Amino acid sequence: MCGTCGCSSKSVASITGTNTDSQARLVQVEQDILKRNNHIAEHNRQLFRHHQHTVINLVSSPGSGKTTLLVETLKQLQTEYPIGVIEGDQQTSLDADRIKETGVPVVQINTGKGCHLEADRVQLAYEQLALPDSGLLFIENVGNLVCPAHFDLGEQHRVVIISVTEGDTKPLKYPDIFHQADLLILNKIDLLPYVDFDVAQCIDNARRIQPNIDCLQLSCRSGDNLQRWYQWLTSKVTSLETAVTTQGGR
Ligand SMILES: Nc1nc2c(ncn2[C@@H]2O[C@H](COP(=O)(O)OP(=O)(O)OP(=O)(O)O)[C@@H](O)[C@H]2O)c(=O)[nH]1
Ligand SMILES: [Mg+2]
Repeated sequence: MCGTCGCSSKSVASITGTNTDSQARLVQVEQDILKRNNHIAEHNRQLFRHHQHTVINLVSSPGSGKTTLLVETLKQLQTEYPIGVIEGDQQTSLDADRIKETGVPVVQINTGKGCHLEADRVQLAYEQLALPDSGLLFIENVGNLVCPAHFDLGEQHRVVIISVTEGDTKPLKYPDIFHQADLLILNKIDLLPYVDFDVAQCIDNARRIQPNIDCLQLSCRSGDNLQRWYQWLTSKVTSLETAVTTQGGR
């Protein structure tokens, strides 16, 4: 995980050297970090369910269109449900500023050297948002197809976005992010006439990694198929409401 790219916590970054002891210590610290993260993520999951918040973790390479999709979605759905957004970026509040313009509450997390969000900071941001019960919480992860795969945030749904300019082999090259994903969005289909991107091949590649993954092809620019995305989200909100009502848990 991130010990190898040097982005994770100071405790990992401070372990140097190449001898077997250092390597063993590094592995142990990484395992401890993941264990602690999973523990907090589980707590987040219970909290989200208690407040009937359907939580979506949006992951992609930088620039695939996460924030653009969010802005369009908020314009469409903010009159239907209470919605909040947690934005993850290494630096700046540029994405949070775009969300703020829609009128939806947003908290920006800056990760500095970190290239993924972790559950503890999401928990703090969630408390800060103080959303009314029932509705949607979107978490826009840091643009990166590798490290966010290892950090559960407590979300119910992971959505991976690939834009058609990135190539159709992404699911095979970065499989970890697809293992736990519920939905693959192929964005920027307005650009398909100009790039070599085989949609069917990309979906096939994704299903070789995660056979149950749903797939949507859309364009934030033209608006094509955005309605299907809204329907997908609505179905997830409805399922959570039904589950909480029939099984309890509040
Ligand atoms: N042609 C086209 N451009 C798009 C579409 N969706 C987003 N873009 C453009 O792609 C660029 C990146 O979009 P963002 O929404 O900022 O991408 P992001 O995934 O949030 O990027 P990071 O937060 O940096 O990871 C912007 O210039 C958008 O206008 C689309 O459907 N078609
Ligand atoms: Mg963004």
